[in-house]
Amino acid sequence: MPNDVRLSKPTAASGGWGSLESVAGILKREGHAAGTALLLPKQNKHDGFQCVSCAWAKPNPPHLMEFCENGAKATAWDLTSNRLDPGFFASHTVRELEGWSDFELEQAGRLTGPMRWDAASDRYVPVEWAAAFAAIGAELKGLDPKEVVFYASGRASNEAAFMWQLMARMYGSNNLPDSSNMCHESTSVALPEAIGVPVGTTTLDDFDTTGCILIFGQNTAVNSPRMLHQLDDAAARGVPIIIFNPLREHGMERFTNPQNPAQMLATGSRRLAAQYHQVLPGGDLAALAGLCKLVLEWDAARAAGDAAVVDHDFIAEHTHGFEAFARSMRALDWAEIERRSGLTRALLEQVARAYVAADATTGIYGMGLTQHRAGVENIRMLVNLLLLRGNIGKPGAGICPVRGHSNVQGQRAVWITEKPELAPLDRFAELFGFEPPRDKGMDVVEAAGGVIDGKVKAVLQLGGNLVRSLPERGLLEAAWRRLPLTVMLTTKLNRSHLVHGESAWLLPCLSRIEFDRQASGVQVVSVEDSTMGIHPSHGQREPASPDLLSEPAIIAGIAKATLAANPKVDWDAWVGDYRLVRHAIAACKPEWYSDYDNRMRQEGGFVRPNPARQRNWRTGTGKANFLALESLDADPDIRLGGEGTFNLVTVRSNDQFNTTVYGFNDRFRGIDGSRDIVMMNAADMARLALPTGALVTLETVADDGVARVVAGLQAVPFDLPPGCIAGYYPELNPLLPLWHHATKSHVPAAKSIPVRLSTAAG
Ligand SMILES: Nc1nc2c(c(=O)[nH]1)N[C@H]1C(S)=C(S)[C@@H](COP(=O)(O)OP(=O)(O)OC[C@H]3O[C@@H](n4cnc5c(=O)[nH]c(N)nc54)[C@H](O)[C@@H]3O)O[C@H]1N2
Ligand SMILES: Nc1nc2c(c(=O)[nH]1)N[C@H]1C(S)=C(S)[C@@H](COP(=O)(O)OP(=O)(O)OC[C@H]3O[C@@H](n4cnc5c(=O)[nH]c(N)nc54)[C@H](O)[C@@H]3O)O[C@H]1N2
Ligand SMILES: [Mo]
Repeated sequence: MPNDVRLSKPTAASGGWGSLESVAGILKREGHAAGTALLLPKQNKHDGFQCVSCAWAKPNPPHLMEFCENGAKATAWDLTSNRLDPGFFASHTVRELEGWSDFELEQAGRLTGPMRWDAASDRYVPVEWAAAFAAIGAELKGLDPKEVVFYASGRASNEAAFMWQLMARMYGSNNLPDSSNMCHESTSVALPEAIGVPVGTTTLDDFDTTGCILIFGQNTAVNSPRMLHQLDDAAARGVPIIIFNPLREHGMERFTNPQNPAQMLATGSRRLAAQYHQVLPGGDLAALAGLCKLVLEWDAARAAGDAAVVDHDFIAEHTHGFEAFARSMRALDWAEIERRSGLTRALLEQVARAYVAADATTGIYGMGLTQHRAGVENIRMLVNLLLLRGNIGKPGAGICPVRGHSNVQGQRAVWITEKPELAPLDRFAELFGFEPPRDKGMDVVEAAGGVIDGKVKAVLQLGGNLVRSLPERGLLEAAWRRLPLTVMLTTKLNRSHLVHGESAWLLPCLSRIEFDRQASGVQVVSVEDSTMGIHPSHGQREPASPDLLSEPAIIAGIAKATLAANPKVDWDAWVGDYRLVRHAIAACKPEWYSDYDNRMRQEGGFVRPNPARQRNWRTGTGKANFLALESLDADPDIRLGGEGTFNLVTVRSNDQFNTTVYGFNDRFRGIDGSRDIVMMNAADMARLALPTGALVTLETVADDGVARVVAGLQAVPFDLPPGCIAGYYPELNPLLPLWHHATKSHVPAAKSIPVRLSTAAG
């Protein structure tokens, strides 16, 4: 039986006192209140630490307080005074801990030293580091490297990530999936084909000069709140901010700038969204196509002498495929665009008018575009729209994928990737004297499939909580328990440690907010933000326990115990002085990282080069490529419409960071007390005679013989389109089939799951 849900008035504006109150609450709960509060001004500062929450850009100079409600929560969560010491594990069996909620597991505190699961007592028992490394190394030596998966969750530093991928490759495996496979992999596939880089092209400066901001499926107020500063400044300049989102996300509508005393004291707020369009889930493809069609139509219909609507010079000089693309747009039928997007032509004309009125437009997006069957096509369509008016590679314009984890972009850049062609393998061979594997490794979906069908024998995780974050929970949990080996580099206890392999290890590490002392002194690490800015991060606090090791030290420990000695890779020297790791990264790709260590120490860090910003297109055609669209059918497998069927969107609340649940108050949506809920359109609730709080069951609509059911959910009314429902990730992940992913990038299609809803009785 879930805790009872309470509905409240959604917080009227993001930022403001509500945010400060929420920060104060969590600081108090996690202990160390005053001390942690004193640290917050150090967050995202050059001489401070880089926040462990989101990856949004760090301005130079920073705001006085360059942190947000969620960054403060993440900091407090890491620096909690709660500890899970060996005494705790002595008094709880793993079976018993399985009865705890995800919230309770992490709330219990920081792990304090290495542990191994003991089958006889079903307990995690303390172990010496050296013994753990030796045992893990011995097991890995006995396995086929192709059957071992090295996952990375996006939070570890560039230094740790580089060592992680090098260890995996020296061992013989390209099985290097990371959280990006569940997140912005659609970006990493779409953008290189379109504009020749796998990352966004905007920097913070572009926000000062942009004339129009389009935001597709990105919940800024919750997931990258520091960006609200840029949005607020733009709104103050009169820049239209136009939002596409099936859910009315109240935090996106108004903002009270906590740095602005006048706004705070007057409890005033500024309207952010000039237009808010409740597109259907997966309907962005049609909406974007409609916008492109309008721009093309208006250009063709302009009177002689009128300025062009399409930037023909840019298209002629810089792009490929325009004619075929334009033809495919002209062929589209307005009735189909309206039906699939859920938006009328008149609404799309409002957007297109703002778009063509601006000299420079920024296209921002998040999981609402990437986590669909047509995730890659969604992004290509957004690029198409931007290219029509030359909105890539000019000031104030560009495409801006908002990354998730604080260093997910950096990790991919230092070659945590299952795609061998993306890593400088020849350089690795030359510099480190080994023959790297050349075959493609497993991405997250393939790794999960491998666990389920027994082909994968070991999963090592540099952070993360795959048992919760992956699709297909039912099959996965059962298979996960049969894994011969699970090794978890982690800060806290989570579900993936309880649903564990036959040989299971918890290797707790320092948080990057803590001092990392090695042979050459206190170390600095580095991370890359969403705009390719690389920044140093300095620990600020004593470690949670003297028996913790840094991530680089743990990786080196496993590597040394597993790999044959190699004179060209001195793991101990790297751990002793992380500058040497940065020198190694720079040697692998000087075009990006030359003089890494010095440059990252300059005020503001350094930015990796981005050729697309200079309109230098590193694509097959040497131009920016338009994508002609064959079909607007974003998901041929979703055929809803039967009685009680809905398209389910899974979302985050502002009281969580991915699988880490900080609390149960989704204050922007006005939903409090429970996460076991389903947000529904009021008319749908009325039609099904469901009162608020009614218990419902969701079952995935699929005919593959797998039962995917979540029961005991409470229905709550919410402003979203009829036929569409929403609920929380990770609670609803049992409903997500593994095969239901973006066809071209394998990102699980978590934003449109076909489900049937029934009441508890029937
Ligand atoms: N506080 C906090 N911050 C975070 C995280 C967190 O969990 N908590 N997670 C981090 C991570 S790893 C990531 S990847 C990012 C995720 O940040 P976001 O990209 O913002 O991800 P979500 O909240 O999953 O979904 C974003 C929005 O997409 C909308 N949406 C759903 N389907 C569609 C659709 O079909 N079309 C459109 N246009 N919109 C749609 C949802 O209603 C939701 O408002 O945030 C990062 N930052
Ligand atoms: N249905 C649905 N599923 C989704 C999504 C969705 O929107 N809907 N979003 C997807 C996305 S975008 C992502 S990124 C994935 C995330 O999936 P994961 O990467 O698997 O999960 P996280 O919750 O980010 O990982 C949290 C754990 O990381 C560990 N950790 C925290 N800090 C550190 C540290 O400093 N070092 C180390 N070594 N470990 C640490 C802690 O043990 C914590 O429990 O989930 C995906 N799954
Ligand atoms: Mo993510």
